[in-house]
Amino acid sequence: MAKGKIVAGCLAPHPPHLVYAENPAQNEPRSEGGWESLRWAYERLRKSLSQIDYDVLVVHSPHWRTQVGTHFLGVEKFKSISVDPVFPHLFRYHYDLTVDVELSRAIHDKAQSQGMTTQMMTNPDFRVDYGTIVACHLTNPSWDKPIVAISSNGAARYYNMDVLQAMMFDLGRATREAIEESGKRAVLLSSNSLSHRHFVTEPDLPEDMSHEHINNHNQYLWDMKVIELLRAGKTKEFSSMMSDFTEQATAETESGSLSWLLSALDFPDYGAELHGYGTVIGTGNAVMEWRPS
Ligand code: 2X7
Ligand code: FE2
Repeated sequence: MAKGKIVAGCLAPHPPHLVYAENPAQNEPRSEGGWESLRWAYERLRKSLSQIDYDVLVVHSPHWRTQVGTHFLGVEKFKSISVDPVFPHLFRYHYDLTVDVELSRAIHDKAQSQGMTTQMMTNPDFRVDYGTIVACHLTNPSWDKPIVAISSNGAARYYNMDVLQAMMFDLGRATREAIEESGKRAVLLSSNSLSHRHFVTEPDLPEDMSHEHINNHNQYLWDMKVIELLRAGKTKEFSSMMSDFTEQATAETESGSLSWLLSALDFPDYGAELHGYGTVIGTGNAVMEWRPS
């Protein structure tokens, strides 16, 4: 069997607004558009990924939060409706997805054999979180590939970001090793925003873009700093700043998704492609792609 490979790693943020703005058949609310800079960024990501052959999307999501270890979807089919708890008027999405349980279990087993606390989620009625669904929908709207979905752990709050990041570095390495042993070609998604301080009110028309801008200048400067480091291949340097960035920009990296991705990619020293940057209710979001050679 040929060795498996991570063929791309992506920063794939999940504001449900981006799905709402596209009016796909699966989502009940209708919109007049909006957030085009980010939706065009995802369009560029999809075009780029259409040039490579891959078997599976592996996604790490901030909105499937587990407090004890890391959990993995362990049922082949999930079909239900996902409603965003904060934005039920924007996101009521009917999903029908397939899980690559074999790879999910392989990553789980690899992580467990290396001392990590892990669990397979085998409840067929489990409600898949919107962080997983939005990132997967925007990356592959046809849903013609199976997914592996990985929970995020709450250790950044319970201990601190450095503790969580150390755990995510281990999980990233285990993910890479299991993929290599599987013979599969995987695309990895870190489903998170960068700066994450958001407004607490929205305009009457949510897609009225005359109201959309970054929450504050500090957040913007941090986002630009992070993007600059990632485009320059300085992922180790960025990792050493992760705690400060996460705290000072209230960043969604608090979930560990991006630490997991960078470790799975073995800390790239080549630059990431920036497909685009934009804000959603004041949060900073970048769509980026790494292509291991
Ligand atoms: O979960 C989110 C997010 N991360 C960013 C912006 C808006 C809504 O939901
Ligand atoms: Fe989020």
